[in-house]
Amino acid sequence: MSHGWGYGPTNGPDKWIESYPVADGPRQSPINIVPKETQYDSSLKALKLRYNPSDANGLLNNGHSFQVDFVDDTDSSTLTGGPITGTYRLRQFHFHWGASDDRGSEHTVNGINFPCELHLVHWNTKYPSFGEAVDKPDGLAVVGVFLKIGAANPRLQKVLDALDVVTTKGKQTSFSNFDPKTILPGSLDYWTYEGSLTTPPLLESVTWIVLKEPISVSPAQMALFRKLLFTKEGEAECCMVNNYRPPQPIKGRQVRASFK
Ligand code: SG7
Ligand code: ZN
Repeated sequence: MSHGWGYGPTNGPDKWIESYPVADGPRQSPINIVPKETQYDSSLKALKLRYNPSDANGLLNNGHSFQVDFVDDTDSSTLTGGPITGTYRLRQFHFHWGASDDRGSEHTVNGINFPCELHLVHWNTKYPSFGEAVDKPDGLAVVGVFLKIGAANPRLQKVLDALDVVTTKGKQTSFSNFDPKTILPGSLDYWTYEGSLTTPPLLESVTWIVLKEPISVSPAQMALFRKLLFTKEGEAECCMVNNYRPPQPIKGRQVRASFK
């Protein structure tokens, strides 16, 4: 890869394997979810998401996406239940999106792409830190939420309003008093499978929890995502769009459903 990984023709998902051989591993993400081939599992518990709005701690353009970070030094914002054992702490959330509405999500359902996908990243507190958890098979749990075009979503607006000041790579802004539970759909029905980070280093450490019900976003709101740049201030501008990895081989994995 020429100059660090990205989403372009010379450094995009097809090239990642050159520097990250696990790109071809047994539990890579995302995947195409085929609902008819998933297995209802009555032993799956309800998801419990308890977030403390005062843990939100800044918003950053990391050059691949933008992320809202959370203070994670106590069990104040956690994921329990669902397919996981123990307690996972919220670390950050971020999005992936397309240049147009026909692409942008990482997971797909029956081959259908959504224009955007939200990821809430949590780490297993059986490890001492996010950094220690990130490469363990049970280290992370990411909740994925699809966005579909529809009515404007007022619950997203606070996040979108902050993007203005983080247009370029490396820019950060203060962001606090936000409960990500407010942007989740009404139903917490989910599919779950064992997978990986969807960006380098592609570590096979993620229990994926993909919600069945999408949330809505308006065309004007999607336009705000697409004004961000992959590039640093002063560089030739390159719009932050199509920052998704396409579906990877299922390799015999079973996707379980929490619902019939
Ligand atoms: C985004 O997706 C970033 C990454 C994240 C990556 O590019 O938000 O976060 C940082 C801190 O760079 O990587 C380790 C991690 O959370 C992959 O996350 S994902 O698998 O949920 N898409
Ligand atoms: Zn992600």
